[in-house]
Amino acid sequence: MNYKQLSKDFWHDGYLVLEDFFEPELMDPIDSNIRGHFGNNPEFWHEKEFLSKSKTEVIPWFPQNPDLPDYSEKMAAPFDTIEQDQRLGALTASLLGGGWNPLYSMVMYSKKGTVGQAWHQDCPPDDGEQFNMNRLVYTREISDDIGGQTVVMPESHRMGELPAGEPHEDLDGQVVLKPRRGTLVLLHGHTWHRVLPITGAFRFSTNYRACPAGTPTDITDICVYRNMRYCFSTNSVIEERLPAI
Ligand SMILES: O=C(O)CCC(=O)C(=O)O
Ligand SMILES: [Fe+2]
Repeated sequence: MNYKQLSKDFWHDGYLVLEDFFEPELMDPIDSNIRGHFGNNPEFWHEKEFLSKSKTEVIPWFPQNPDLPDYSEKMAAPFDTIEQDQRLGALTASLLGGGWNPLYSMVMYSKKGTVGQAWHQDCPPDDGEQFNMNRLVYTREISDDIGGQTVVMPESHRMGELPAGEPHEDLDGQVVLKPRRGTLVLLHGHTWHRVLPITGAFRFSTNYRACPAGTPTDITDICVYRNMRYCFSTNSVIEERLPAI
């Protein structure tokens, strides 16, 4: 892998897509554990206000957090393997520098017929030096007949705050990603991104968030949407955003 070129591309575009990064043997156990955890009709987890106002319908799961009641070593094991993957670690260090820290892994599950995730930035872009990086692992294909494609705005990690406006509209210059099994997507936390509605079946991704050295561990507590800033630890809207007239 040419880390130098990948790092250049990441810092230019605000994201990287690496197909076939992980072998199917690493993906399949994760995929079946996620399916086993969620079953056929999982309940929503976030507050109703968040789900309706954010236009984001996801159900999270933190498979590696031993403090959660549903933790099991057996379920966590294949997630641990990815966390410890040498190639992923080396690539992360080449993008974020030495001393980077992993946050936690989080699975985000969306049911069929749900809206996906509206445009957002994972953390406020107020300080360009303070950000998380998503390391998104896809264990099954996200195809047009399923929906739930990930949409990114190239170079938006350098464009400041996502403009206020419609949560889910097409923006000029957006790029639609269709990850396959084994794809790794690296996404700067200030890059504008969203997930399209899920039309055909459920969809999910597993995110191993990471941060450069010196970043507060609650960096993703506040998420920027086009209609609000939302704080997850207090379950509250901390700023309403209205489009400029
Ligand atoms: O699931 C995806 O493709 C994107 C998820 C996302 O927005 C995130 O993990 O911050
Ligand atoms: Fe996100």
